[in-house]
Amino acid sequence: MEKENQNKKLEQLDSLSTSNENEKLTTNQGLKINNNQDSLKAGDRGPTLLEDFILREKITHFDHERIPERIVHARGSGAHGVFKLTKSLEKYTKARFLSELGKETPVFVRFSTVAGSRGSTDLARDVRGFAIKFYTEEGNYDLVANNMPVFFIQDAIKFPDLVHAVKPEPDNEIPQAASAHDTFWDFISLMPESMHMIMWLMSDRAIPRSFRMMEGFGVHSFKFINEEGEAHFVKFHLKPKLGVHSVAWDEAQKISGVDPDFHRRDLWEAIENGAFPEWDLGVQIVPEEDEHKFDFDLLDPTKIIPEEEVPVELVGTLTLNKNPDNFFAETEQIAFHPGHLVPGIDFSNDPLLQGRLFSYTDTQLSRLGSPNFHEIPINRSISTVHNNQRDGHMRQQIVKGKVSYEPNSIGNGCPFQAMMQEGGFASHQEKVSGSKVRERSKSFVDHYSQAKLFYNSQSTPEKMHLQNALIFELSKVTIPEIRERMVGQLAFIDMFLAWRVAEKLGLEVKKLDWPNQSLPADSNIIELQSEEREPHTKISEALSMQNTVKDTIKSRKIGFIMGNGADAEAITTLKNKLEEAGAVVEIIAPSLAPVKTNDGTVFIPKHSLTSTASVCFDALYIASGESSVQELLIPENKHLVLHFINEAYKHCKAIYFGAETDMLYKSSNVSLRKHEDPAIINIRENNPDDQFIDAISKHRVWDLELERNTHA
Ligand code: HDD
Repeated sequence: MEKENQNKKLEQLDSLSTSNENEKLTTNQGLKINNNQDSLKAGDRGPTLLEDFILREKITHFDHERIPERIVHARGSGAHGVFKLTKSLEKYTKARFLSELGKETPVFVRFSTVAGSRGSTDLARDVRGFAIKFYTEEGNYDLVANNMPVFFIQDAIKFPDLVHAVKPEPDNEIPQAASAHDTFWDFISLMPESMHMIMWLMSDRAIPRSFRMMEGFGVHSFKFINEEGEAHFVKFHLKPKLGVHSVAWDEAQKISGVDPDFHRRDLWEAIENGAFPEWDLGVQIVPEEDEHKFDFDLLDPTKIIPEEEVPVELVGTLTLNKNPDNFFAETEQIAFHPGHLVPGIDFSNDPLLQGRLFSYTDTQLSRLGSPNFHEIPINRSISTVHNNQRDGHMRQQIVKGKVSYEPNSIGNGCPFQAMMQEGGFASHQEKVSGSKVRERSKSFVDHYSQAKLFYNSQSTPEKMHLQNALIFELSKVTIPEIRERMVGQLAFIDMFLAWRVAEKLGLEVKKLDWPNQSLPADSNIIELQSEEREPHTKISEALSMQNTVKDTIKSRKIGFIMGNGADAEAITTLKNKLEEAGAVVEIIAPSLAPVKTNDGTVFIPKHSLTSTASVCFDALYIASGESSVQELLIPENKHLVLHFINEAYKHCKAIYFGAETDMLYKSSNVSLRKHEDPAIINIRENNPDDQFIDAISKHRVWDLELERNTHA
């Protein structure tokens, strides 16, 4: 039964797919074409004839093949998969995909950056979208999540302002896919409510190593409704089995040049190689009567519920196991909406969520061009659609009969409304009362305590990265008042943070008595200033990536640098060990010519020293063997190899020096180190292969970054 369900979406897509294999070329009318090389002309040197319907059809289609990109989250990558429930949530929700133990539900997931255009780099400092469409038997359920658990603003009415501020500036369309510019920081410095999110955005969470190594968060409190009609608040979490890992900012900038499709390629290749990315789905559940138990408002999307206060219960596994067949048809045309619900899940009154409920369908109308976007194959529900909606551009479904209204007698009253017991959706009955007001709840007026909680929960290297990110971003701001205002904001979070940023921006720290300095006293921004509150939870381990999973090298990419004459046995032994542990080994050689090793074994390089860079790898192995090293040391190769090593060193990666590689070691910055470094492995050590594997699984030695960078 589950198996059937798991494949239902893919079966549906299969039935709507075609392949051109062994087929003849045709027009869109199915007419076979016998010449696709020349247009129809009056004489072979004469003008093209208007009657050339084959040319006209081809060019017309081409002229119209672009659609508007998404207003935000334009750059995305997607994959199919399955969600399997491992713990029933029946007590809390009647949603069948969350209550029937063992049930498998097909999904499509789209990851994205927010600010950049469709063709922008994957490695922008940005929030990542993590949108999941669950094709359940009760209809599509969309969890339109991000990789950060909070948001910039508390009310949807500010969303267009936020997006206009972060997008390229309107006069010159600069910069692409970057928040490091005047308008973004102008807006942010005037929006104290964004400070918690800014801490996340300036942290390494904004530059993930891989989509497969990111958490996902539903952000808002939603509601679970059970069979008895009881409600619980719920926050959704996705925790990657591979742990949460990031790259260094310097690396991110370089990857943007070497491989701007880095994350898209990584996801694609992992799935093609059978290294299916997996996440645990987790929930934090709060009974309705505990709504006001916290020192923040559950409806405020700038707040998390610390895991120390409400633990995350893991209830199922999300696995991505199939790449799309066609990017445009699937990844581009998929349309998510937080309002795509199933019985058992409902909204809360979070004012950001409430506004989202309008935006998503509305945007599809201009992006996909018709109210029939739900009929595009990737958007179709696996449960058949029956209603009296009709017509519109590009209508696909052919509904038989005379009736498209209700009530009716001609169609025997069909389609009927479903009773709740039959799966009919009924909104949770919640008592609401109040005057019609355009106001922010006073319970939302605490903007810094969770920003502090996040900052204080970071490890020292993470804090440093966050400080440096702010220094980088604010250094790109050209208006001094904005920088000052921002430093003033930071002072409410952490004085040292503010001081360090101010120092690097060349500001005099004592001048920072914001807000009195630059805002008029009657500004409503002042009114919305935060209340000074001490958070109940002061440190949360879950907020630091230092505490993430660090026990696997699965799907990590290891570069083997080698020349002719390299030691085949050492290479093969290490390669096998790494591959057995799930890592991917790629050979880098002076050219793409096959590498002949000392015993005649031949290795085919995937890259040459000039076609890739260390930033594309998680770790490096410099192969053993005197002649190999000699080849790597010739002037043409030496500077490239040293650049590889020095950069990997700077980015705190594991580097393994094989036998006879001393000359390379000595010429590199690695030899300048004065202290033990667990990620620098030498063949002379005990069990160097195992040490290497252990070092890769730790991801990076961020603790030694300062020392490594002093040498680099
Ligand atoms: Fe949004 C897309 C996530 C607030 C309006 N949003 C979009 C996507 C994700 C999110 C992951 C990409 C979906 C895809 O891959 O197609 N958005 C969020 C989260 C938010 C959030 C986690 C806050 C908690 N969004 C938000 C607000 C509004 C929007 C407040 C408007 C009032 N979002 C949109 C949109 C988009 C969108 C304009 C652009 C493309 C689309 O919807 O389909 O409607």
